[in-house]
Amino acid sequence: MDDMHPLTSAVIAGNRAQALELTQQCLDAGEAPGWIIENRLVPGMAVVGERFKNDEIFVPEMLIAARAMKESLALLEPLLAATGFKAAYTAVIGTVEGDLHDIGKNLVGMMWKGANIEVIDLGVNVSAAAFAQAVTEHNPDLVGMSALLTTTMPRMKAAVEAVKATGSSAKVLIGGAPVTPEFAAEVGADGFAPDAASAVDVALALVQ
Ligand code: B1M
Repeated sequence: MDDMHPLTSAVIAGNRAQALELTQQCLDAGEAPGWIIENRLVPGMAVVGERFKNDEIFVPEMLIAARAMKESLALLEPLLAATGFKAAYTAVIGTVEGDLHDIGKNLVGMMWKGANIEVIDLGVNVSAAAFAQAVTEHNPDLVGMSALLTTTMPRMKAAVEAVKATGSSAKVLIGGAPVTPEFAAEVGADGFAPDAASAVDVALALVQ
């Protein structure tokens, strides 16, 4: 911990102002935007994910850390195109049709960004056809689906089937409070994660 870069520590602490200032300092020192993401920000979110899984921190702290990272990313992202930096993987994510809950889905998206996965967020109330269309359009490595209502869980089956019917090799990962590993297997998803931190581990295990 002692040799951790101050920007990594600022992300873990969720200090947005400091994260922004230190990101600028890294840029001023000549560090490339992609390098900063991989070596300063991603390690910070990895620590946050571990602490969350170990019940050392909870959703609010994880959200605060993710927002600090987001602040830093907002500064870096416009510069990335110029350097030719490409995220390691691409993901499409959305909350399934009929469901308007997006806090958990957003958290998963933020954690994925923190793991150097480009995230295309389709929002909420996403139909099976819209998932399939996004997969055809973006050719992602991963598709994430979230459901918070027992009444919208069945929509996941149609959405998984629609994605698979495109012929895409994208791995489908599902989650949300009422979703279980058994349900994920039943609807043909490739993976299930109980929380946003595990969603990073499961996603990387599926695509690597
Ligand atoms: Co609603 N709601 N809600 N709600 N809501 C619940 C889910 C409910 C459990 C409350 C209750 O009755 N105790 C209940 C569902 C019951 C059920 O189906 N069994 C419920 C209901 C009934 C409803 C309405 C039907 C209420 C009504 O209008 N009568 C309505 C439905 C609207 C709709 O969607 N069509 C409704 C509306 C709303 C609000 C709009 C008011 C609001 C949502 C705001 C928003 O999301 N922007 C809301 C909220 C806030 C909740 C509760 C209180 C909190 C949900 C939340 O954000 N949790 C919720 C009760 C509760 O959970 N205590 C409730 C925090 C979030 C970080 O956790 O989303 O579980 P969660 O995400 C976790 C994991 O599940 C996982 O990782 C996340 C982080 O660790 N995860 C994934 C989530 N997605 C994942 C995807 C992955 C992997 C992991 O891979 C892709």
